[in-house]
Amino acid sequence: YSTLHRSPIRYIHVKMLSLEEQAKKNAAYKAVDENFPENAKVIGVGSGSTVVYVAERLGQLPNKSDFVCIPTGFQLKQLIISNGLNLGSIEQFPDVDIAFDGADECDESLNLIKGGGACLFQEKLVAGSAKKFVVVADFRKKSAALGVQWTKGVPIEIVPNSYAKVTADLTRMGASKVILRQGGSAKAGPVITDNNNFLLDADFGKIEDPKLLHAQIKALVGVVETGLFTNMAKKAYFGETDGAVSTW
Ligand code: ABF
Repeated sequence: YSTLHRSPIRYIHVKMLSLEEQAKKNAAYKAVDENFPENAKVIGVGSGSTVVYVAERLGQLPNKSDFVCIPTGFQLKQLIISNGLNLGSIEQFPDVDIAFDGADECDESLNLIKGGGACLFQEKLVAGSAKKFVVVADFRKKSAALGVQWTKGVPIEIVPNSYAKVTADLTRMGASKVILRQGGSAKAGPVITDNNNFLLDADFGKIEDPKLLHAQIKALVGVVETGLFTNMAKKAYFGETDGAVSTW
């Protein structure tokens, strides 16, 4: 029996969330509450800091043992397990009822830039396998046009030994800057994706036609996938600064 237990003072631990974190949580909870299909069996859960709250909300559902969750990377694999959810893979469950994922940028037509977290291929695979794909984000991700808010460039997954060729191709296509994404320290070298590929970030400035740009990049030999998601998302939820959640 410790002195702490005998103490008349009670310490209440309240986890204070920053404005951005609260906005992510509000968007994620509302997106799950409004979209989780009755009798859903397979749920895609993407990557990033917003879908952490999607996994949290799914873990609070009373029927959580009745469905399986498909992650798009190692991060969510762990969160699915820690929230007491069933873990599956896209190979086992290629028919996904609904997928939730974050975005780096979203325009009003629900075109997205994704891939800031290096998981764009798995994210597109899972979102593209889903009957419905719902975006969860905070207020900073809303944009009048792609390439305006997110200025780090379009993430592009490439076969490693094609990086010089694809960089030259992208530059010819009009990219003002193409960067081979590095692993965070001078010694780390290029980021290696879950598919053992490299990533380029290509700055095209404001993107007038995301669908066309995606098609042009995708056609280059060496490109595995682009972080431009067009005609995929059905709805987007944005947590706002005042605690409200807006939708597109
Ligand atoms: C993934 O996570 C990405 O495609 C995007 O890069 C990122 C968004 O992360 P966050 O929710 O942390 O802003 O969905």
